Order: sequence, then C-alpha cells, then structure tokens
Amino acid sequence: MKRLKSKWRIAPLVAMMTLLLSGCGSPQLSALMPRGSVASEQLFLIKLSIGIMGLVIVVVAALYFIAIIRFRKRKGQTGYPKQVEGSHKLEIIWTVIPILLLLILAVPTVYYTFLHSTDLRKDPDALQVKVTAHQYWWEFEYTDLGINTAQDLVIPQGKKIALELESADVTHSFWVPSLGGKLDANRGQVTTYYLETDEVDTFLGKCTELCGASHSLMDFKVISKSTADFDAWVEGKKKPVAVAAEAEKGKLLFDSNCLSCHAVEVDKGSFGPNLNNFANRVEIAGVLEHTDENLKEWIKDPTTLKMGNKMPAFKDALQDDEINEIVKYLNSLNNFK
Ligand code: HEC
Ligand SMILES: [Cu+2]
Repeated sequence: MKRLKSKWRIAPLVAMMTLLLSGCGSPQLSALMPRGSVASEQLFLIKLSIGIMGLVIVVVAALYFIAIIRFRKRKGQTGYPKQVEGSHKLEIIWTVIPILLLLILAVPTVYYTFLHSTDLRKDPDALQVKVTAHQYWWEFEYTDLGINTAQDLVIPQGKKIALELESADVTHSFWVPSLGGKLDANRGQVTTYYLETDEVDTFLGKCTELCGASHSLMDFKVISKSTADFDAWVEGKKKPVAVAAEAEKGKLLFDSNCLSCHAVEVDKGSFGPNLNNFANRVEIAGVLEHTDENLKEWIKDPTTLKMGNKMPAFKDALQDDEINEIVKYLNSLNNFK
C-alpha cells in the first residue's frame, strides 16, 4: 500500500512535465514545425534516424530479454549450452543488417546535405543575399538590389534565397529553426546555403555559436512577404530619405554623433547596423521591443541592455532632450507610412 502511494506521488510531476513540454516550440521558432522545404527535408532526416535507431533499440532489447528468459539455466541442467562461436549464418545476419540500416540512413543524409549546400550564387532565379555576422548583430546585403539592412531579413515568398555567409569578427552560426539551418559564419571564409518558404510570416532566427557575452541576444527575424509586397518593400527602401521638418534638429544631432557608425542611405554598409527606414525595424537591436522608451534607454547605455556590444554609451555625451530629438528623427525614417 505504501509503495503504491509513493508511486502516485510521481503523477503530478508527470502531469506538470507533460504540460510544460507540450508548451515547447512556437511555429515561428521550431525545427519540429517546418515552414519551408529545407526545414521539412531536415525534419525528415531527423525522423528517419530516430525511427531506425528506435527500431534497433526495440529489436536488441527484445532479443536480450528472450535470451535471458528462454535460455536461463534451468533446474538440473548441467554442462555448457550449445556454443554458436564461428556460426556463419549468425555472423552474416549481424553484419548485413547493420550495413543495410546504415545505407538507408546514409543515402538520404548525404543527398540532402549536398543539396542544401548548393551554391545558388549564380542562379538568376534566386534572390542573392550576403549575410555578415557581427558581435552581436546581423547585416543583410541584397547584392543585386543595392539594399543594405540589419536584423530583419525580408524575403519574397516562394523564391529561393541564396545566402552567402561570412563573419566580421569571431565565428557565428546562422539558424532559422522553422526554415532550416544551421550554418557557421566564419571570418575570411565564405559558406553558402539557401532557404525558401511558401508562407507569409515572421520567423525567428538565432546565432547558435557561442560568440561572446551577448551571444544569446544575437537574434534576428526573417520576414517573408508575398511577391507584390516584397517588390513594394524594395521600392520603399530605395526612395530617397526625406527628412520631416520636426526631425531636422534630430538629424543634425544624429549626423554629428551617430553617422560615423550608422549609414542611413539604403545601399551603404557601416560599422554599426544600417538604419535606413529604422521606424520599421521589428525590434531594437534584435531583442528589445520597439518603443520610444527602449530606444532612449538604448542610446543612453546600450551595454546594460546587450553586454559587450560595440556601441558607446551616450548618457554623458548627450542631454535627454537631445536624445529625444534623435529618437524623433529615427522614428521619422519611414517610407512605408
Ligand atoms: C562606434 C560606433 C557607434 C556609434 C558612434 C553609434 N552606434 Fe549605434 N550601434 C553600433 C553598433 C555596433 C550597434 C549594434 C549593436 C548590437 O546589436 O550588437 C548599434 C546599434 C544601434 C541601434 C539598434 C539598431 C538595430 O538594428 O536595431 C540603434 C537604434 C543605434 N545604434 C542608434 C545609435 C544612435 C542614435 C547613435 C548616436 C547617438 C549611435 N547609435 C551611435 C555602433 C555605434
Ligand atoms: Cu554570434
């Protein structure tokens, strides 16, 4: 009775774990809920290898229990049981079956590994994007379109995105769980890879190579749009930057304090993220909700929000009202109103 009771004590724990674990995974950030062809094919490989390994475990465990139950020493039994050493039949069976299983695993794995690293940089039907990883942000350069942006990778639905990855400093790793991955971004060495999705949504991306103090905050978004919306986005990005009258003061302050690190023209790269059309950035620095308050906090002291990042603090260099003016200017950078 006592033993039974203690067993039941585990029940709430199991129920809690079930609840907790069933909450795991969001459709924007889960390799188990693929939303594009690469991720689906990768999930197929995961299922295939788990299936084969599960089968091996079940068969081996069953044989093990059959052996210890059926062939255990019985009462009155003496001498050695029949020896199977050197049995050709058995040796062929336990050599051929694993070879076959490994072949079933290896053929699709090798096939998809090579397929997914196809270099599409010369493919005229693919959208060309050069990805540069920085501590701790992502730069996206649309080499054919003359667009340089950061944190938000906007892509057209149903088109292959040819990615060319590199790093500006240490090794990072590019991963969009719902769409596929991962792939290292190294300094001085280009790696290639592609992604595609038929859906319109915002997917979450992560750096998955420990790259420094704010590694876990090195997030980005992949925003897929319909072809028409994507074309409109390209057009909007390329419109010349118009400065509203109420943002003039902020622009002057920005030009003298920030322009050395942040390009605002659409096609320029810079030491920090390009801030063209910054008002449309989903989050600030990839991780902070995009509000005026957070933007002010960021400018005042970025390192408390993202440890070790390379933007200097302006809490001593600029007055609060100057920072307010700059925020007004950044909010005015919007061609999509
Ligand atoms: C020394 C170079 C440097 C200067 C000067 C600088 N920044 Fe930055 N800034 C950076 C870097 C690097 C990042 C990326 C930080 C990260 O996420 O790791 C950044 C990020 C940002 C972001 C977030 C961008 C995004 O994509 O979400 C904003 C907004 C920003 N800076 C505003 C400013 C403003 C306003 C000024 C001037 C008052 C300024 N910065 C001055 C280097 C600089
Ligand atoms: Cu990183």
